[in-house]
Amino acid sequence: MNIRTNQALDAYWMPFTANRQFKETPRMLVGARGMHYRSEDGRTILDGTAGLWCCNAGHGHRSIAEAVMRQLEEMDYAPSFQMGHPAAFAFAERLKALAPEGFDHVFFTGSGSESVDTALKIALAYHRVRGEASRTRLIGRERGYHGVGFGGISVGGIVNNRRHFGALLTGVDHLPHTHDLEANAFTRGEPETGATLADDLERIVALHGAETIAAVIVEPVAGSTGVLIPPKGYLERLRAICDRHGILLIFDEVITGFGRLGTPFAVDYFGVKPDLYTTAKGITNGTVPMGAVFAQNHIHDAFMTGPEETIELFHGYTYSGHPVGCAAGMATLDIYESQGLLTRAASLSAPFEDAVHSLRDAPFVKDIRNLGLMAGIELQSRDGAVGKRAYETFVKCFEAGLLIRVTGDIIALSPPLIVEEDQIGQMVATLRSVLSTIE
Ligand code: PXG
Repeated sequence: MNIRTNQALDAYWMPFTANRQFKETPRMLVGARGMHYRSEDGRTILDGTAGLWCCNAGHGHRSIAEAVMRQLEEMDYAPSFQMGHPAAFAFAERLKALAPEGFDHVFFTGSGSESVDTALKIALAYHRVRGEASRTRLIGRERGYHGVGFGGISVGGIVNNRRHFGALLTGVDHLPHTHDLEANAFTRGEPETGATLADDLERIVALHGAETIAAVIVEPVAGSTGVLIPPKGYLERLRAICDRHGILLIFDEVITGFGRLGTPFAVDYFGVKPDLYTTAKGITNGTVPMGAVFAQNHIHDAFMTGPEETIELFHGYTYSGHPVGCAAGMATLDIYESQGLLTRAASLSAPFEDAVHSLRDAPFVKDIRNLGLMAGIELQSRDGAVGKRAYETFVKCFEAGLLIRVTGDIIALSPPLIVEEDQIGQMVATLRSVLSTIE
């Protein structure tokens, strides 16, 4: 069936999309296997973005499909409030075994945005159950992306995601972002300078009083805003300041979780432990919407006081611990483990780094940055037309058989963790040739 001629496009109000422009010249994906998508017009498209940073094991795994099918046949849905089903407990145990030491508890959600809201709410409630109810402020960071719920856009720092939506949460402050082109352009891996940007948290503490601040949330590596790598020592410094003032630290690992940096989680990569961290996306290889918040034991245990018949946390979703999500998640972990995918990026990151930095002399490239299997390639913007150049690059790459992601004038690459070196070479070669045709 030819979707363009047989199917109207009008009813579907598309997310984060220029709807009218898209519907004039649609880009349709109709199939996916391994490292590739198939477009509606029958072309093979190399997946440079793991879908939207989520299909870490690549596409089309039969074992996930079968696990989902089995679960749907056995039990399609079960309520999770005051009721349980075995798959949720089994999946939580598997995740706990994968998590860094001390994160023995998992709260299930349906997406990254829900994971963020959940983590923020746990942080607020944690202080309250411990008798510190004055700790209500939340601190995010400029350029942060924490999904699209009101909590997430309030602590997030991307202006277009915030400006249309009113007053947002009150009592939110932001750290400065860590992007310093002048000092750190074309850095491979973690930049040398910038750790002291974390000290801004001391300024915020001095302004509001530590006893009013509940938590700080950051992406260990900022993804959506265009891949910003934390300066060496930055996350350690943030942790130390939080500790000094009794403030909880939350890492948003929706992108970095499940192997993106060559370790299961960024917590492992950086060796800095937050109190809570959020995940989604790769938890089911992108197959079934799901997320999970990992809590350190001291956070979880603080709630397990008072009369046993009390509900400890008045929070949860219809789809928290959905049996089908759990089945997909367990089949996903089997693949990650049997194929060594959660550490595969460690061995690929050096050739990936060399490959992406080879674009340094390509037209308009003003910065390249990378960590694990994520890279950002920043282009000079056209005068008065920020984002146009990267958007055209994106469209031309798609026409040339490569899916990339762009934000503003920054190209992001985050291939599935099964990517082979020759495919990395193909991505870079396609980008180079497309950039040479862009004005
Ligand atoms: N936190 C982070 C760090 C994310 O990257 C979310 C939360 C929200 O997840 P959900 O599942 O609610 O979308 C995200 C999502 C992009 C892009 O192009 C990134 C995301 C989503 C869509 C596009 O960079 N990240």
